[in-house]
Parts: sequence; structure tokens; C-alpha cells
Amino acid sequence: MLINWYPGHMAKTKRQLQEQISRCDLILELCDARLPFSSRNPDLEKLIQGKKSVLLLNKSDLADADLTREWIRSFTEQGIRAFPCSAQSGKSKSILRVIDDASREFVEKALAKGVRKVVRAMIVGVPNVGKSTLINQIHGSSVARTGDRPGVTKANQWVTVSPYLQLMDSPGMLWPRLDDQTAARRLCYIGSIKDDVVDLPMLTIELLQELMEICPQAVSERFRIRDFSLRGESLLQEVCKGRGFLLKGGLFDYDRCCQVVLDEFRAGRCGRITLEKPDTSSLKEDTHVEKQQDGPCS
Ligand SMILES: Nc1nc2c(ncn2[C@@H]2O[C@H](COP(=O)(O)OP(=O)(O)O)[C@@H](O)[C@H]2O)c(=O)[nH]1
Ligand SMILES: [Mg+2]
Repeated sequence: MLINWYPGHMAKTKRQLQEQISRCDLILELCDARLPFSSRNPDLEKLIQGKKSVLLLNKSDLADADLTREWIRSFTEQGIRAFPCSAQSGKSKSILRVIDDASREFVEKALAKGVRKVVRAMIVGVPNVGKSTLINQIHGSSVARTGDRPGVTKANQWVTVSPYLQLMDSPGMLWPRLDDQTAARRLCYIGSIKDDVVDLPMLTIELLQELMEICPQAVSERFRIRDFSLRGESLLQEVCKGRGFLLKGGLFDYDRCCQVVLDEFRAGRCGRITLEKPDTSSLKEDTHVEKQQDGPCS
């Protein structure tokens, strides 16, 4: 399966991002804590040109906590200010503290000149990573539209959080990790690339295969897979049989099967799973899974 995930407007996208960045004091980069490598913009460091930035590993409630700590350590070692974040958790105070810390230097510089500076922070990240949710969390009400699919935010929007803090919500951009089909596939798993540009049965098979290597127990319980050696289409058929996704005449209901597998993975129903490790950016063996309290099956 080849995913044509980057539409080819690379120069335009970069230019727009650069323009927006130039109007901001601070960049809040959001990546998905389950994919801290594939969901980051490889060009951002160059584009922000020395501007203050903070990396937030969002949806950390869905990621393995030990691996999130490893990622934070690894980013910190590279000189990147990185913090775990769960935009849905209601802990906006800690995020505001991170913003305050990151902007202190230039706020104090301006203050020394008698100016009380308004901090303008831009939230950057791939679609569906939680940018609008984070803004709502910090603002304390639903000022930005959110939704569990890419493309909900249509245009840039400035949100005034306080007289001295403004945040910019943006539609989110996919980054050109050219030829990186693994990254593309993983961005599909987490819903950053629209489902309708991919072959869903193929994507679901790939996800199930990846999960069966990472956390066979949790995944087989969740999707009622009795034979751990199954791969390819047989895996899909096993899930259809186990979960009762059957049509009249005993035909397999692949549409429903794919939607349920993807939805449940995205909602963390198979447990807290991180797909990438700091050094290798790929997790095949020696992986970590934390089950959610409500158990793997419903
Ligand atoms: N579990 C979990 N879900 C989140 C978190 N942040 C956002 N979401 C959900 O992810 C989906 C996409 O969020 P949204 O803010 O619209 O993403 P955006 O496209 O980056 O603006 C929504 O369904 C949110 O409720 C988080 O920290 N944890
Ligand atoms: Mg949005």
C-alpha cells in the first residue's frame, strides 16, 4: 500500500508556516506522544530561526508512560524543552506555567523598557494532534472547534487568553518526511491523515500486524484473535468472526471491522501504546504496553 500523503505543496506550506512563525513570539509544537518521531515536523527547527519553542507530547494519556519519560529525557538531552501533555486532562495551569517560563526572558526584557508585552504563541502540529483542544483547555471554554478527525479547523484563528497572552490555532499541516511510508502509515493510524485517501482494509491489517508484534495479549483479547500467527487478510477475517462483524450469508463486514479496529485503537482501548522508541523510532521488540483500567474487552 502506497500512501500519497503529502500533496506536493511543500514550498507553499513552508512559506505559509514561515510567515505565521514570524508573527509569533513563541512556538508551542504539539506532537502525538504515541508517535513522537513521525508526528514531528522535521523542518521546524530551521523554520523557527532561534525563536523560543516548547515541545508538548500530547495525548500522553494514550501513550506508554515509561516511554514518554524516555522520550522527554531524549529530547532534553538534545536541548529541546519537552513536556508530556494531555490536553483533555483539565490541567491547564501547568501548561500556562510552561508558557510563562518559556516567555519570561523576552517579557522581562520588554518590561525593562517599560513595555508590558502581549505574548503571541503559535500552536503547531499535524492534524488531529489536539491543537484546538489545548487552546480550549487553556482558554477555559470552547473557543476553537475540535473533532476526532483531520480538517476540523479550517483557518488560522487568534484566541485571546488574557490581556497578555494570545494563542494562534491553525488547521495543522502534514510534514514532508519524503518517502517515509512508515511515518505515513502511522499518521493514518492516529487519524492525522484522512481515512479516505488510504485503503482501509490494508491499513487495518498493517495496524493489527504491528500491534500483534507490540502487544499480542492485549490486542488479541480486544479483537478476539485466537491464533497469534495469523497475518494478512486472515487477521481481518478472524476479527470479523470474533467480534461478529458478519453480513447476511456469513460474509465478512470489512467496513465495520476496519472502522471499529481503528476507532478503538485511536481511543486507547487496546491499552496505552507507544509505537516509537527514542533512538530507533520504531518499536518491534521490547515494547511497553499499559492496559487501561476498564480492561481490554467490552
Ligand atoms: N485522549 C486524548 N484525546 C485528545 C487529547 N487532546 C485532544 N484529543 C482529542 O483528539 C481529537 C482531535 O483534537 P483537536 O483539538 O480537534 O485536534 P487538532 O486537529 O490538532 O486541532 C479530539 O477528538 C480531541 O478530543 C488528549 O490529550 N488525549
Ligand atoms: Mg484544530
